[in-house]
Formats: sequence, C-alpha cells, structure tokens
Amino acid sequence: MNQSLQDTIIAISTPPGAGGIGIIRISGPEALEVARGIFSLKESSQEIFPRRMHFGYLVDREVGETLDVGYLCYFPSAISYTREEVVEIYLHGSPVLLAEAVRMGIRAGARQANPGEFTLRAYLNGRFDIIQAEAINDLIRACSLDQAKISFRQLEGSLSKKIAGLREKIVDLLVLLETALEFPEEEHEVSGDQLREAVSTVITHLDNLIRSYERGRALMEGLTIAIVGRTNVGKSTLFNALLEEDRAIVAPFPGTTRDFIRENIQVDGVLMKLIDMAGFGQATHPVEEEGMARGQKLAENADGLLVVLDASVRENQEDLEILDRFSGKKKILVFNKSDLPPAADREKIFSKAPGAPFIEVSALTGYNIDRLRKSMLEIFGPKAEKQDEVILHGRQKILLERAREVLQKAQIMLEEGFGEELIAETIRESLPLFGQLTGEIRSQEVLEQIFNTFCIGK
Ligand SMILES: Nc1nc2c(ncn2[C@@H]2O[C@H](COP(=O)(O)OP(=O)(O)O)[C@@H](O)[C@H]2O)c(=O)[nH]1
Ligand SMILES: [Mg+2]
Repeated sequence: MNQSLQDTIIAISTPPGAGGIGIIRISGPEALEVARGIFSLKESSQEIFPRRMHFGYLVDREVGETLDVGYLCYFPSAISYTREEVVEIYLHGSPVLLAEAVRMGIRAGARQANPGEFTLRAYLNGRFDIIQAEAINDLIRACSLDQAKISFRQLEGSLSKKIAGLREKIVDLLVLLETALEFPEEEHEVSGDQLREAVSTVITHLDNLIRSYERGRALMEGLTIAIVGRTNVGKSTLFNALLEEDRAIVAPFPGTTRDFIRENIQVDGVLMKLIDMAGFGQATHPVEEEGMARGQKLAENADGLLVVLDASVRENQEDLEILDRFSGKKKILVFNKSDLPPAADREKIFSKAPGAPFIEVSALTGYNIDRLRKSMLEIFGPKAEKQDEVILHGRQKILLERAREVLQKAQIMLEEGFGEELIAETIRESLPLFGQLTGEIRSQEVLEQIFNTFCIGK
C-alpha cells in the first residue's frame, strides 16, 4: 500500500486458469518501455499509436525466442483506467504463458501489482472516489444481475452524486446560519422553520439511504430460503424442480435426505440460496437426527421458509407442529402433490398459519413451480424501486448513520432554541463524515480494507 506511484506495475488481469484470451496490464510511467521489452510489433516501424490494436509477438528477449502471438494496446494517461500510462497485451489465455510474460515484464523494469492496485492508483489519481472504487469490486463480484446493475450505476457515480448533493445541502444550511450570525441586525434573519425544514429534509434522505442497506445486503449475499416439512412430503423433489436439475436424492421412503444441501438459483436477477434438508419428525437414523438438528438452526436463520405439505394425504401432528415451530417466520405454504386427489384439511392447516400465503404445486409434474419462484421473490425478496439508490456496504451505512445522528442533535438544538453558532458548529461535524464516505478524506486503514479484497490485476 505504501509503495509510491512512481514505479510501473504489471499483472495478469484475466482470471486464473486457462481461457481463450489472457490479458496482461501494465501501468505507470515506464509502461511503454516495459511493453516494448516483452512485445514486438509486426509492423516494421514499431511505432505505437494510442488506442490502436497492434498485432505482434510476445518475445523473450534474453534468448530471442517468440513465445506467443497477440495484440498490444496503448492507453495514454489522459484516457487510461489508472490515469497513468497503460499498456494492455492480449495473449492466449495460458496460465504458464501469462506468468512468464509477467516475469519478463518484471525483468524489463516493472513490479508485480498488488491486489486492486490499478484501481487504487485510479482513485489516488482522482479518476473516481472511493464509493466508485467499491462499486467496481462489487460489479466484478456480483452474484446477481440486480446487484450488478446497481453496482454499475454506482460505478458511474450515481451514489457519489447523491452523497455530494446531501453534503451541498448541509453546506447551504451552514451558509444560511453564518449569514445570520454575521449580520444579526439586518433583514437576514433566518426563520426557524426554514432551518428545521432544511435539516429534516437531509435527515429524510439519509434515512432512505440507511434503510436501503437491508436490500443491499440481500442483493450482495442473496436470500437464504429453507425448504421444511415432514419427511416424504416432496421437499427434495421440490428442491430439484426449483433448480431445474436433479441435485437431491428423491426416494419413496422417508429419511432419504439426512443432511442438508444448498444450491443457488436466480429469480429475476435475485440470488436465492435454497436449502433442502432432512424432514423434521421421527429420525430413522442417527445421522438423520443430527441433520434435523442442523436443519432446524438453518431454518431459524433463513430469510424465508417453504413449508411443504403433502396435499394428497391428511395432515398429521408433525405438519402442525412444524407450522407452530416456525410461526414467527416469513413463509409460503406449499401444497405439494396437487396432481393427486386432495385429502388434506386446509382449514386446519390455515388455522396454524393465519394469513400465510400458499400455493398448490406438483413438484413431480412441475405444475406452478414457476409461479412459486415468482412468489418467493415477491414474499421474501427485498422491496424497493429499481431506481432507488442502494447502499451495499456496512462502511457506508455506518458513516451515514453517524451523519444522521449529528443532524438529529442539531434538530433537537433547534427545537430547544440554542444559538445559531452552536447549531452551526454541530452541523459542521457532519462534513468530515461525508468526506470519509467519498474518500475525500483518506484513511490508510480504510484503503487497505477496501483494496485488499480486490483481485490482482484490477
Ligand atoms: N405424485 C406426486 N409425488 C410426488 C410429488 N413430489 C414428490 N413426490 C414423491 O414423494 C416421494 C418423496 O419425495 P421426496 O422429495 O424424497 O420427499 P422428502 O422426504 O420431503 O424430501 C417420492 O416418491 C416422490 O417421487 C408430487 O408433486 N406428486
Ligand atoms: Mg428429502
């Protein structure tokens, strides 16, 4: 982290493993020299133009051996990702070859880049703020399309702009207060109402952002949904049907699933982690008993439950006990085996789960499985307008909460008739929090925390 920006860094920017193309990225004042040290253009002039693909060869200059063929592209600092001189070399995606290219680049004067160092340099060179840097990492690591879309918008500056707007409102407020202080005799008197309204507007905006973190976390981590029910009601069949593949073992005798299985599905861009587990009830095997105990814990911590019931037989005590046990959890009652004649007493079941949404399905034939997926999203999914700004990081949330606290304090002071000077002083305390949020105020610790989670080569 402490290395200067004076050196030139090099790394493989494509993911580890074999692939169609592998990209080496070089950034820093010597980028062109380092690139020339390992790559020969096919054109005899050897002249490198900005932003043009140059065909050529990866060459080991020490032994004069050509190792690969590919392209080179030069990005002058004004338009590059890092705002330094950047060269990218596109080779075949062979891990050994790419590692050798990096080794040769180091021999030619570059240094191996640290994780996230390209992005760190972009940030230090003023290319973007820290919120945008976080968004880049989020975008790369997104495990749902919805989150990727949000992260992309934040990378483009949507959240930074919003935060800047709030900060501006606070600065305006301070100007208002200071004017009142400077010219106490004049007509400049600021009405208390005007101040109160300005403060509460900012607080409302902060509230909305802070609240969005719940949705942000669901987007980042996905929703955990546990499939519960007594044995043999069709949990594993349903699990497989939701996955659209045969993952769990299904069998006509109870106790087939003794542990639990997790698989991810995406519904309209939202990641859901499905858990199939041993049925609750009388264990037929010690392993199953342990499976049930673990399953119980998982189900308790899940974001939502699919309580599966066999609609083709009469409900029994076990079904009702399960409904009782999870009475406090968000759930959908899934009446399975609806391809068979119905026999379960719905009223009795509903009396144990008043108001719970329910659906008829057949995990065997696939009837209503699509609708169930949609219901899961509606009932367990994070609710918000797609256009709303969403906070994805605890770091951001904590700073916003602290800013809100400061403004709430100012609000109370306004109510209690404190002098303008004291109120201004309090409100001013919120400004550095905004500075930390966007990274205008730099903290080595925060930088390390953020950039250490990046991949090498980004
Ligand atoms: N007719 C019918 N049979 C089903 C349905 N879903 C599951 N089954 C059968 O019920 C039995 C138990 O299913 P399984 O998924 O292992 O239940 P689990 O113990 O709850 O996981 C198997 O024989 C399944 O083929 C369904 O929708 N209709
Ligand atoms: Mg099972």
